Amino acid sequence: MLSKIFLLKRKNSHDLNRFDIYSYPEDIVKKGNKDIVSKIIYGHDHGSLIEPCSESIKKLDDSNVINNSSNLFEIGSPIPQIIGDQNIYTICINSKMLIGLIFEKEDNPFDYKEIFEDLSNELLNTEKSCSFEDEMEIENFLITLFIDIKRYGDEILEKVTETSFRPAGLFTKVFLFGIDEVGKSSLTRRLKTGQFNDNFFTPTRKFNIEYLQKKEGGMSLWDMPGQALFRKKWLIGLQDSNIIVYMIDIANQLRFEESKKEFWDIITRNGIKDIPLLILGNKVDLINNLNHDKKEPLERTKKEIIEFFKFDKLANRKWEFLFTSVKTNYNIEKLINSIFTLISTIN
Ligand SMILES: Nc1nc2c(ncn2[C@@H]2O[C@H](COP(=O)(O)OP(=O)(O)OP(=O)(O)O)[C@@H](O)[C@H]2O)c(=O)[nH]1
Ligand SMILES: [Mg+2]
Repeated sequence: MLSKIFLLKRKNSHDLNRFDIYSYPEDIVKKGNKDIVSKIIYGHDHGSLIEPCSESIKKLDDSNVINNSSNLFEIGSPIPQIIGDQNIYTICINSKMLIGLIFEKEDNPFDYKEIFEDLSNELLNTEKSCSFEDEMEIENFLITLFIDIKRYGDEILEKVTETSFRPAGLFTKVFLFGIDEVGKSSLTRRLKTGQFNDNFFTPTRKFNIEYLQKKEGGMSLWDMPGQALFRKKWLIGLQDSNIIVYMIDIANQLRFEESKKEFWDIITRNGIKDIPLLILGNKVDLINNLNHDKKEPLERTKKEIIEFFKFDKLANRKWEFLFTSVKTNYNIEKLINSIFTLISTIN
């Protein structure tokens, strides 16, 4: 099973030894293995008799045929290498960068040869290309590649046996959006660590992406930045999502109108009409702090929210509304359940 992906990008073309390192979902450089990067590059170049990644750059700079005649990326063949107990598969891009996959020890990297080459090519040369200049763009590229390769491994290679209602290990992309301060990152943190902290308030600026393993399967949770300035990034994060989670701060009615506008702007986009939707009315502790479970007033509030936001106009889309409190943990388990149940209805 694929466990990590990384990208090594040379800081500049004159210095062959200094690299920017990006990795997902965890760092590849840990204390005690600082020289892993040079080992990976050395391993790649020695495994590859045809195209040493760190040396051919000089040649390419002289005869820059491919780069000049078209903007296509040149993608090498993947090279398997074992470093320590790490099972690594690296591919060279434009003789300037290495993309690497790290598998579990028992995996055979050659099973992933075609998918690694094809997807790299597809993402870089046929879809909207990555310039590798912007950190967020690089992260987005790496995560997309990771998710697709992992999905291939889980679904095609492992041929997982059926459990309850979903195949175990299936990778689900959850797109979590909503205006600022509704509690998206608090939820992400609650799901990742089980913790909530009133003083933890850092407006999200980039995508905050967490990989969570739940009993129903693996999930990458894309927590979007909610401030107006960053909302244009939502469309990038939305790509290939399996479920959309939309969060409202129900205690802040002054911002309902703004929230509603942003919601309909995203939800009416082309190509996502079949993606199921989970709507979270968060901070229920603030409107109903004496007793969440008093069903009647909550039912009335729910009806009012549905009317105000016009959720009843969602037509045939599968959707569900849940009150939550990230603070008191109210309905947090249930929302995970709802995510997997909603997805299972469209498979
Ligand atoms: N009372 C209460 N406060 C909450 C709850 N969830 C989050 N908060 C608080 O709401 C504030 C904003 O939370 P964040 O999780 O940072 O909000 P966000 O939606 O990620 O904001 P952006 O990153 O700017 O989009 C923080 O002070 C949280 O402690 C909740 O369920 N109840
Ligand atoms: Mg946030």
